[in-house]
Amino acid sequence: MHKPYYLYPIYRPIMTDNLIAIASKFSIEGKIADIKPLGEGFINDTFIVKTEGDKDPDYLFQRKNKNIFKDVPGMMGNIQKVTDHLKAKITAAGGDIMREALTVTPTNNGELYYKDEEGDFWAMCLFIKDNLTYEAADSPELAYSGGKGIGKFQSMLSDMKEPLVDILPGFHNIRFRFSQWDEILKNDPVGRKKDLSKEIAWVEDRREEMLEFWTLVESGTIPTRVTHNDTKINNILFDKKGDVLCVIDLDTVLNSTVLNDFGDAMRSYTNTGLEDDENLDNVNMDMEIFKAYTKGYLEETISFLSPPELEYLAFSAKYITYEQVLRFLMDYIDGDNYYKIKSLEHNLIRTQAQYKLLTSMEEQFDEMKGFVEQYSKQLSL
Ligand code: GN1
Ligand code: MG
Repeated sequence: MHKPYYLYPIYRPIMTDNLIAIASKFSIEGKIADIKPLGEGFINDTFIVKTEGDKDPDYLFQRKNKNIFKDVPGMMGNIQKVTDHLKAKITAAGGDIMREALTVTPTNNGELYYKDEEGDFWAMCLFIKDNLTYEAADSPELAYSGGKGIGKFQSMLSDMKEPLVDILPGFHNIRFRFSQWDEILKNDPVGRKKDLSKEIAWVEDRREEMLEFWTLVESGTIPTRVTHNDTKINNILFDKKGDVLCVIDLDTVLNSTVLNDFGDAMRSYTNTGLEDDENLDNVNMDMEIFKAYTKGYLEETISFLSPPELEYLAFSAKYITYEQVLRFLMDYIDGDNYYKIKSLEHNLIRTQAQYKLLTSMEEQFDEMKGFVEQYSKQLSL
């Protein structure tokens, strides 16, 4: 019987006593009152640590997935560098550094992570209160704010010179993804390949087009900058006015192309259905949401984006959605070793829903590209 490694929502159970003991290694203000699971991340196990007093902050506490993050010290170092840079910018602009950027909570020994006896890595940051999060962009106004938020995030980091550790080599690099894909298809470890010729062809039919784009990144025609790399809408905190408060989930901050952030946001914001919708009729790309996000994003980034970045902005939505089709399908063929799943078919369902979104983007691509051209011209006048 095929046994998936990850169970939802926690891939290996954790005893509450252990949780408290591990959380106590961190330099928490006040006394721990309670620790509860939080959110539905596919990769890490996330908890909220509530403290007793009203004045003491609560904390976001995570067991990082060691199968995926092989260098948690490197990752936490990156996060610290990026949040330091952001905080300097926020201070200069008169903002609130405790709410507009993440604050890493070190251990009592001053380390940015704690390694437990089983070799698992844990990290903590301040929990930012009074914010709103969304699983879907339910209005163009929200999408516009989201675009501004990621645009500002990239803009604040655009002069960051300190190098980041490449903790996820090849993360949004389709050439690397194809090498994993080819290997997994060759091995077909759980015998699923035989029923998937249609889905495999979805990936293969677009291989050349995607590699052609990535060649521009490899040659430097499309530059590399500090980017987030996981800009789903639920990785953003909004304030009550509907503006972006803080960009969270910084595990994947890396040097990559800004197009990955734009593309991943479009994969998430514009989807009229769920990422794993079983009813494909629900899934389409919403052009109004695309335009609203693009406006907000370009207003913040037009001053530093280069012509090749603008030219491929709309394409990046297809690129990242395609990559996600490949990653979900590859994980399904591999026997579900990467993403947490809710059922044995979950990764296949995700593949089909993301493919439907991709085809909807392909159908509307000329209009997407035309809008980016028109709006960036308008802003440059
Ligand atoms: C993962 O951790 P989470 O749920 O924010 C994944 C992203 C995928 C996303 C799919 C490190 O993000 O790359 O796009 O799931 N993160 C990693 O929803 O692989
Ligand atoms: Mg997340």
